[in-house]
Amino acid sequence: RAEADPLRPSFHFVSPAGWLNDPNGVAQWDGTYHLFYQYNPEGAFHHRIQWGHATSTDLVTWTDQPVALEPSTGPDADGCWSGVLVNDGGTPTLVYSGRLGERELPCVAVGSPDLSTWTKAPENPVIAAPPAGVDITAYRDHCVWREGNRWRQLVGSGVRGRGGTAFLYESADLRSWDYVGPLFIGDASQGDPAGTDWTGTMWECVDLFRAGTGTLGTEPADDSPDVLVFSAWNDGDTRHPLYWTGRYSGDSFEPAALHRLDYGGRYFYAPQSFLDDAGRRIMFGWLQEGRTDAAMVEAGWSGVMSLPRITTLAEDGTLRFAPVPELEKLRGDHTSLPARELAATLDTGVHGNQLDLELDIHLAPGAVLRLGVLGSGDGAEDTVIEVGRPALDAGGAEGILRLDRTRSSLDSSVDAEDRSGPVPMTGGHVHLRVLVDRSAVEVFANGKPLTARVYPTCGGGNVTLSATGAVHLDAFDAWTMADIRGGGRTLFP
Ligand code: DQQ
Repeated sequence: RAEADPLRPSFHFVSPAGWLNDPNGVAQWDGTYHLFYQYNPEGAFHHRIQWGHATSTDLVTWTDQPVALEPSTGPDADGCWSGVLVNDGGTPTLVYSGRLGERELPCVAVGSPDLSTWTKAPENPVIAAPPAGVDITAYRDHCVWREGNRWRQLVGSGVRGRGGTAFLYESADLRSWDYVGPLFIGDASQGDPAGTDWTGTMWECVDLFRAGTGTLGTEPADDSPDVLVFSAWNDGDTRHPLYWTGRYSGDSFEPAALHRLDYGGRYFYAPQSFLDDAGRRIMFGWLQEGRTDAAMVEAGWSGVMSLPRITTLAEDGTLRFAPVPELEKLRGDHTSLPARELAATLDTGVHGNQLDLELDIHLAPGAVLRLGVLGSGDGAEDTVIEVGRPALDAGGAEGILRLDRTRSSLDSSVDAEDRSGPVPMTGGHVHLRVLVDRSAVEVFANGKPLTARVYPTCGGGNVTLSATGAVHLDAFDAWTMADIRGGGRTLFP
């Protein structure tokens, strides 16, 4: 049933059936890329979560592997929630949240050399309880790294009435942990435009790393900051991925600046990253659905894994993202347009619902470019990506990237709210990369990402361009993108 759904992405990773959420244990091990993920094969709803597993040699095509972790009698009887993979002196080891009743506690499992079968540690749970004497909102998800001759671990949490936090622990053997203290405690209302706990009452899926290839906890060779990525959880509708740049040193993190990680908000959630053998920091995130719970169950599947994105630090101290270049091997038919000044709506002649689009444009002050994708051609449906430059910009100010989903679907039950965020631009230049995969759209404007889901009903694939003000199209290239899913979901070479 899931395979018959025209909205099921074709070149993004999706689970074989049922429900998918967070990426877990992302790594390159003995040359092979491993993607584990939160998985419920029984149906498209979040329940009794297991760890799905897929492998890849190129980050593009994926081979499904047997389920890695399943709930069993014990501390993970009600779910194997999010966690990470570490290399314990050559032994692959998972650290994850075991759920029992309403409670999550850290657990460990040891893998076979090919990472396909896993044995849970008899010591589970390896931390018996959250820190005493703190009124916490939650306690789960893990970031684990080697520092000198010990392991360090962060467990995501929140202090009631204050904000999100991550508790720091250390261990010699990954089995016995000493509590160090909170890495730092956020102020949930900081930067909050609407009083909705912007930085979260709890931090989910914390991911701490040194920008560049440097090692956490060492003296930085340059002024590369440390980056603390987290998914700000709250009771409202503004759950989203954020990051602090700052310095992790000793037992704490000194925050310098807070940033949004992806302007899609909850559509790029619970990201996790790793350094691959080429020294690239690669990040995956969960593209959750914007349709109703009933519609997901009906569709038989839910959740899309993002394309792997390379994460770098720009001179302005913020992160930039780009899909891994390996994805270019999926490119098929190519169309380009000559450089020109844009005016009235231009039908690019490109058509399709699996596309890779690359544009270079120059915007005059006050100008806006609109790129329509998944259009029905008659105006009924259109998903519109806008990039604008402020009118009073003398050359170096920030522009705006916006995804207008108002007309993205005739189905009024799906989420169609705007998404937007700032884009650095010099002299009005924008490099725009847009990957369209049926119901998944990933946009990168000068490296700032906006990821979201759309649910067109007309089956349209028109690509149009239009402009307000003076917009010069320097380059436009479009490719159709091949499927990575075979008939009936088989394996790829
Ligand atoms: N999803 C997991 C949790 C995590 C949340 C459960 C984030 O471990 O906090 O499936 O999406």
